[in-house]
Amino acid sequence: MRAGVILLALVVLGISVLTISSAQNTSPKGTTKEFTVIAKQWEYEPSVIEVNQGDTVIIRLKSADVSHGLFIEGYDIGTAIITKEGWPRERVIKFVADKPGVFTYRCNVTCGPYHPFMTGKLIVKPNNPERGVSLFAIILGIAVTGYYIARR
Ligand SMILES: [Cu+2]
Repeated sequence: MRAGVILLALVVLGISVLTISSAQNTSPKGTTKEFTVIAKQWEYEPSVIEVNQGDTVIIRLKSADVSHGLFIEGYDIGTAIITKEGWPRERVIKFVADKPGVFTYRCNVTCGPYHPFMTGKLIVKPNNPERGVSLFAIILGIAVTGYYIARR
């Protein structure tokens, strides 16, 4: 009987530990997410970029027509493609998406009448839900174990 209770407690603790470690594996310190963004009058392709908080984001900016830029508000990072002879056809920005939320990226090189409307969205999903799940597993594991030890 007592052996059964201890075994049950160990199983619950084991499940808790597995839940914690698997939650950490899905978002260790973030992975690297790479995107090629094509700028053209007056939009971006893709116009939505989605990453997880902690990811390293690499954006390769190219232009399909005239000079364009890409500036991410909130992260205050950007670059531009200037379509002149001898200038690079591709520019790269790299940063760690450490702030969760929805951030607008916009063109920062005047590129025609609809330039002010040339925007896209960077979505940085928070890691907190996973941490919440593992915390819940720890508390549940301790509570169940404590309950059975107290009843012994
Ligand atoms: Cu523009």
